[in-house]
Amino acid sequence: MTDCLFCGIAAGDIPATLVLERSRTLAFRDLNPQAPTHILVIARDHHADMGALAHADPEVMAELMATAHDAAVQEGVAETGYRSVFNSGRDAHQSVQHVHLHVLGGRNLGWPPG
Ligand code: DGP
Repeated sequence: MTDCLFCGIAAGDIPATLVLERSRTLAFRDLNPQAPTHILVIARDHHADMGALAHADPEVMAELMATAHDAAVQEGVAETGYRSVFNSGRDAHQSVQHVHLHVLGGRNLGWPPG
C-alpha cells in the first residue's frame, strides 16, 4: 500500500534495524523503545490491524507470533520474560495502521499496563 510506513520498511524503501526476516513476516527495532528490548513484528503484506490479519490470513498470523517468540529468544529475553502487544484502534493508541506486534523485554514490565 502506498503511503504506509511499515509497507515501506517491508519493501526496503525505508531503513530499519532488522532483527529477523521470514518469508511473510519481518522483525525490526522500534524507533522509540519503551524497554531495553523493543521489537516490532509485521506482516509483509498490508493488513490494518490484528483483527484484519487474523481473519484474512491465519497462517501469516501464526508466522507473526512464531517470529515474535524467535526474536525474543534471539534477544535473550525469552527466559526472563517478554510481553507481546497488538494495539488496535484509537483507545489503544495504534499510530501505524499496518498490523504490528510489539515485543518488549529486558526489564520488569509491570502489570496492569497503563
Ligand atoms: P503503535 O502505537 O502500536 O501503532 O506503535 C507504533 C510503533 O512504531 C511505535 O512504538 C513507534 C514505532 N515507529 C514509528 N515510526 C517508526 C519508524 O519509522 N521506524 C521504526 N523502526 N519504528 C517506528
